[in-house]
Amino acid sequence: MPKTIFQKIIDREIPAKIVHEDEHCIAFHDVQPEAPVHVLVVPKKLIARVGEATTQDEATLGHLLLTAGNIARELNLDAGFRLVINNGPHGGESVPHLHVHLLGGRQLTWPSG
Ligand code: DGP
Repeated sequence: MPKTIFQKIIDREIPAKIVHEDEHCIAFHDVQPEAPVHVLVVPKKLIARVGEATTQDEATLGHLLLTAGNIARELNLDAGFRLVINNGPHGGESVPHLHVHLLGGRQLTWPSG
């Protein structure tokens, strides 16, 4: 199976503005930001989408959320932020490598489109 674009970022084959990396995940600025802060938090383990995660991924999924919260604090998103996971065609997923969008820095509206 060909590498996903996010795997290429993890492997340093293509550049990204990385804001965090640890044993289990990497986080970098989205190339098409939808808000002043738009960071993607990506597990190093290839899980295609949350709908295909298993109980074996429980710790990884929790780690992604805790990391996103830590990054939000580091980026001073004190007024609030939003975490989004798109899943499958109707969810708007375009990269088949699980990622949490961290959006902030402006008033976000709800419901999303
Ligand atoms: P989604 O639609 O939920 O699968 O989100 C994929 C996001 O990935 C989208 O907001 C744009 C971003 N993206 C796609 N290719 C690249 C890339 O090469 N670098 C970076 N930093 N972000 C990318």
